[in-house]
Amino acid sequence: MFRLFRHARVLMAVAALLMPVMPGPASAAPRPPAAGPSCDKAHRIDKTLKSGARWQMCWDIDRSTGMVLSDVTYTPNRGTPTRVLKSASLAEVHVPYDSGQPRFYDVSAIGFGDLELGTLTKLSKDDCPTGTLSAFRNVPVMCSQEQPRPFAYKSAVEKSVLHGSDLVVFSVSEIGWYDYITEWRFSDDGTITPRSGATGSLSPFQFSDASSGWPTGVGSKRFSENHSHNIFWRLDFDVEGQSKNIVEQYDYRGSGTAKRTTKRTVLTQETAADLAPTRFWRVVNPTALNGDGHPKSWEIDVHDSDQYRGPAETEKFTHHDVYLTTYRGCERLAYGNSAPDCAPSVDAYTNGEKLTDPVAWVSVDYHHVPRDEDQDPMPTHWQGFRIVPRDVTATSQLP
Ligand SMILES: [Cu+2]
Repeated sequence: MFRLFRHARVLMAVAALLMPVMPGPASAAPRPPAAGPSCDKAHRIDKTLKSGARWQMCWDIDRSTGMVLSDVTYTPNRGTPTRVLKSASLAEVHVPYDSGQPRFYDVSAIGFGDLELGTLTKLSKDDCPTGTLSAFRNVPVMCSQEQPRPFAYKSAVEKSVLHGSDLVVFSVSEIGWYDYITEWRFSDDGTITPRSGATGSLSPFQFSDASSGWPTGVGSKRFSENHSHNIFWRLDFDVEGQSKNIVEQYDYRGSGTAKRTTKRTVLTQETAADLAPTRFWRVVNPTALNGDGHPKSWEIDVHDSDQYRGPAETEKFTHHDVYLTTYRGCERLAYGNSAPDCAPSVDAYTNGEKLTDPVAWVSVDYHHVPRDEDQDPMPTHWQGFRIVPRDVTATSQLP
């Protein structure tokens, strides 16, 4: 019965594929200047963590991308409020199977935030035992709760230790046999950790063999097919306001040598970039200085991706890991973007324009080789990255 229900879900999802995709909250209107969160109380998250750091933001649900966070503002302990992100959400969840088919585009073709289709999951106190549930159209779909983070620091010299905490905000979307937990962790030290947890059940596709699957059935007669979860996030940065934000890429060169050297590259044009072991990017506002006179910035750290690359003819959007583009209201999804007069995917957004008001598109890919332990229920596997303050405050703000 449960399986039949899930099959019905997928049929509905396929039907939805054939229907016109409703545009997200795209707007060509001029953007208001940065300020505190501009939403009503029902859509506001405002949490002062145990250590004194405060996170404020707005939340909403988009039919395609699910939970959307906006006006994300961090106030360090003893510090002043500083804007990080204008808007942040998923931008695609691409799930291609190793035999070549099927290939799912869960955000653009199905939608993570559809209450009618049943993809956006109703949450209960069991999902959110110590937090607050918030409702979208009277259905509780979003949990925000404070969770401990051991060893915010320990200092033998000062004979002290501090256990920190995170504000954890999440929603859950049921897509086919999978349940995806879309989670954002906002730490008291300013770090933001977007991540996606996939759980639920393995897909029952049983068409594969040892060349593209793993024997999960009794006696190695039945194989579960290997597949990738390629997750794209869209981050519209506004470091202390939208103007004057620039993007730098840092590399620390040297291999087999005693010395390493710093290479700083200012990305003046839209860029499709790839991961490298010591590489990071940062969005800097050169006009916003911390107490040391250093420009405030937020760093994008991605180090844990299987770097999926699909066929060039149909999946060029998978050919790079991080895209940096200039804000355009209609560019919402990494793939299958159906807004009128807009390019269809992130590779096409990246077309050499001057890079101002930067939007970062981050892809973290996980190649899932099923195990016996994945059936059933499947233990959650997580994938994500980090956004870390760099010189937002002049010194550590941990008490
Ligand atoms: Cu999987």
